[in-house]
Amino acid sequence: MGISMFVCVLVGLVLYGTTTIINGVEGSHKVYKEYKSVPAVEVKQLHRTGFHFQPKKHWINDPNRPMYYNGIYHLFYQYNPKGAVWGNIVWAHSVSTDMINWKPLDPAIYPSKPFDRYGCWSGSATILPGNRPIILYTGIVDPNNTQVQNYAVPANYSDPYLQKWVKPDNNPLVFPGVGVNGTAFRDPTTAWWGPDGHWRIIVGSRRKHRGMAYLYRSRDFMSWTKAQHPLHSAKTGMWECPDFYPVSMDSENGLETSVMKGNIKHVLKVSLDLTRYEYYTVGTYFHEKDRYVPDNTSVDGLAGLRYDYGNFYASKTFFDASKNRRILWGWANESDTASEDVNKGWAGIQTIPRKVWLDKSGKQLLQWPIEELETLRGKNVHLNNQQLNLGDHVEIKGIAAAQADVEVSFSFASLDKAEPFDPSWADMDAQQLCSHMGSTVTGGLGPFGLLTLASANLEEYTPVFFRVFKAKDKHVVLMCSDATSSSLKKELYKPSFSGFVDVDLTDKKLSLRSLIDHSVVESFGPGGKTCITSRVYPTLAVLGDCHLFAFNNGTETITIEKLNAWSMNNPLMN
Ligand code: DQQ
Repeated sequence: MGISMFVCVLVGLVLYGTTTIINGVEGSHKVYKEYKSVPAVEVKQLHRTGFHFQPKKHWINDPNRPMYYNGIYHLFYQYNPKGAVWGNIVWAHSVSTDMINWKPLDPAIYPSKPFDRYGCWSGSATILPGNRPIILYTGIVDPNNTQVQNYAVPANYSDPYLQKWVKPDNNPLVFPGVGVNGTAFRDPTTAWWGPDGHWRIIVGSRRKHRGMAYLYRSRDFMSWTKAQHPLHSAKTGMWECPDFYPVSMDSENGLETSVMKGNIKHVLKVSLDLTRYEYYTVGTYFHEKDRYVPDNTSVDGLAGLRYDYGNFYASKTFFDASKNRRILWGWANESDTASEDVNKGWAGIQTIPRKVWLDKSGKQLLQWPIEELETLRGKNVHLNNQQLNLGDHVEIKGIAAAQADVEVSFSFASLDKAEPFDPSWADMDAQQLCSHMGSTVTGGLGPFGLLTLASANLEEYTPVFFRVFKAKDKHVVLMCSDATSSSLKKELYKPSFSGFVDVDLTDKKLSLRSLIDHSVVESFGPGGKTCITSRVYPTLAVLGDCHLFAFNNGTETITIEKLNAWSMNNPLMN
């Protein structure tokens, strides 16, 4: 395609993208009356993951306030006990000592009272003084989806697994109130405590086209008053699952949610119902005024920073006091049809828990899979100083390529062959660029990277790769995880997920880590700067017939300085 034609297509896509919903994964409130209470007859194993979190069967969505309490990690999550599509939602509950091996428990919260009869939607936990956890969650009170905020507490604090939760009769704690849209009022955050002796939470909402983080204050956690102004708002559409927390400017250590002093910044993350993607800003919390202001390096909305440029939604962080770190969980939904979910008897996984901290630049977060994941590493192969010339693809043999952890660092002798970056692409969604400059389109410096979940003759593969461009006064690095050729099956959502990487190329190196797990490829660009999760469903590249390659389709020779790949063992998974 000529460059002018290419630009026309891109401009068209930009215009198209601004007026439509751009993510093709299923939303979590789409009701399939015919399927929602159809239990799985058989759970199909082919694309089930080996080491990602999932229950034995049926539908899962949002992780609901993970927490660490008395030596145990708890993960609650939105779950349909009766079927493989969204509906009949309860808070399922699993426990772990390492966030890798999980033991299932009975659902912790399920519809049973007038204040949650039609659903127990997302929320958060807070550990109150005296080491007493409390959950805030959204209850659905009528068939029109009117939403209120409720609380639940453990029935027995000395039960190490906190198996039973009670929902006292003074619920609901928070009603939508005058001027608040009652069907768009949900997902209370973990509370933080201010020096004035008040707890604070935010609740996601919208006013017309404006996403709102409504702020509530309480002295006793029971009686909540809405603040006059929201903590923050922006013209982006509905905000679901907000998350608000401090990050250190000096260290990778996490901070407890109420920390307000020291060399810190705050992060506000929202899940945009309109796009089904998540965006965050880094900024300052003026706690005397209860206002959050994003830094001028962070923008609200579609051009903003994302935890993950792929299939990742409704995420939630928590402070892990046992290791002084902040951990992020996110939901990766299927990219398949609802009828296929019913057929396979399950839908949805949680991504691998990630440690999150502020990059030294102060402009973005970094994310990395928790170190405990490495306990699953089995057979290892490695490569050093392997050159990749234009058109090369080198197989990485000797590991289970369908269930693997791969770390690779690439280097190149020069940046001279980087292709020119057209200034008109600057405002473009990286995904649109990647869909037109895929892994097989010859470039200068890149495309190079990994071909994951590949069949022997490359009828199917999911490439994860970099492509470097030269803009007027800097280089622009594009990272893609492209599902276009991931499966011979046609009726799938196969996006060219992509994000830009803000990285210094002085050392002429780029590194990548990919967690490959049958139907998911979760990738981390240089040091966790850009992360992309793809859900894919190969038909040939499965189990023992799955292969892994490194490739280069750029004219600049690339060197694999070091590659380590491990087969991953199965943890105890529910
Ligand atoms: N999922 C929950 C809601 C939340 C949405 C319902 C996000 O509380 O807003 O299952 O995926």
